[in-house]
Amino acid sequence: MYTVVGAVKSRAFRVMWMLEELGQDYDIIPAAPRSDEAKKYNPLGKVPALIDGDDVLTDSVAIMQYLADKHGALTAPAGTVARARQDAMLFWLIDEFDAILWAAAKHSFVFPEENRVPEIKPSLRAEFARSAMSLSERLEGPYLMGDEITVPDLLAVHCINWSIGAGFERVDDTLGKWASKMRERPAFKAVQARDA
Ligand SMILES: N[C@@H](CCC(=O)N[C@@H](CS)C(=O)NCC(=O)O)C(=O)O
Repeated sequence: MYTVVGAVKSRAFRVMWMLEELGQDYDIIPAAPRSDEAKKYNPLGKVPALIDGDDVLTDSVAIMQYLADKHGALTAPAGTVARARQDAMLFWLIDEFDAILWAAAKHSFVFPEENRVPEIKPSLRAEFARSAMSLSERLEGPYLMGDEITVPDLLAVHCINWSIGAGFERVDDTLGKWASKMRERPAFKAVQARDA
């Protein structure tokens, strides 16, 4: 049994979605970012963390990949060319999706007010739109890496949802329809139903 530290409405969603896809049970400690509770599991106060037995793991993408590797699903095996390509997609999404959304969040509510530069937000929105178009053009199969769902699919859809919540411009139809279909997955809906 796993325990996810972090609420559904945070990057912890990604970890829960992966656990659902893998058919694994989990508890949730819905610790808020930077709370004393979150700091018990990650001194930086960041969520999510995953408690796996005596171990506490941090960073949503590292955790998703760890779970995929451990349970042998939603990933190409380590040491294969397919895995190198999957990782390249994953790291591209971290750079061009997650980091942009995170920068927008920092300048909206994360940083202390005196450090926020709201003027940067139109530029971040434009950059995200370019990245989303580029992902849309790369989308050839039912999933980002082809016929099989892998870790980058979960990250991409979570970021697209985040972009909607942050009031970013809608992604183009191809990517939008793909993301809607991914949101129909029972594993995705099961996380939404957790309401923690
Ligand atoms: N790269 C990390 C980022 C984690 C992160 O920044 N989480 C946010 C909540 S979604 C947080 O805890 N922010 C508090 C802070 O950065 O101080 C991950 O993917 O887990």
